[in-house]
Amino acid sequence: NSRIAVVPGSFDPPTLGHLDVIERAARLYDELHVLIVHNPGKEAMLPIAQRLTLLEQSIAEAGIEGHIIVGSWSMGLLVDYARDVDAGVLVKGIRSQVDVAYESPMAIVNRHLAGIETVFLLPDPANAMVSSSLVRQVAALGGDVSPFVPPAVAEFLDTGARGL
Ligand code: COD
Repeated sequence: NSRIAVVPGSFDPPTLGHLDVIERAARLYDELHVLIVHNPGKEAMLPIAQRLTLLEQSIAEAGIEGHIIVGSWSMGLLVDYARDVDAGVLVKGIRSQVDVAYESPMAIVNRHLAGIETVFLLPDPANAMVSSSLVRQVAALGGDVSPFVPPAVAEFLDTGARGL
């Protein structure tokens, strides 16, 4: 179903770059599944449940929660989730040529595995430099992350995450 799309990511933590892509995708599709995928290759800063809460809060703050479902997935292939929810499209955000090089083989494999198409969206240039890893570094070193993340995430990293 090409009216249902999945926006997968680590969202560790959610950033303004993620929100940019989610907002654009929400305008293009009738139903959007924002999916936190457990990536065994990456050591996480935040537990999945915390990322889920922050994503939900950020999406609500942006006023776009209407047809967006936030979920998580750690069992098997991303395309299996897509098939379960009848999604025909994966949406990925592209910051630079590096992302294109990284995402293209995955897009081809996912199409091969399940006939699912991947759509690449470009963020506003102001958001294109933001990454979760940069936010994790700034947060770990005690810097101000508020220019890079939604307000709910900034507040959490400022206060709630001190015990992490
Ligand atoms: N501007 C635009 N887009 C951005 C920005 C930004 N500033 N920051 C991030 N994004 C995009 C990323 O390019 C990505 O598309 C998405 O937002 C999520 O980003 P991250 O960093 O949270 O997530 P990643 O890069 O760790 O991606 C994890 C995935 C789970 C999406 C990825 O590993 C994946 O697709 N895995 C599939 C697992 C699978 O089924 N494998 C088998 C077949 S390939």
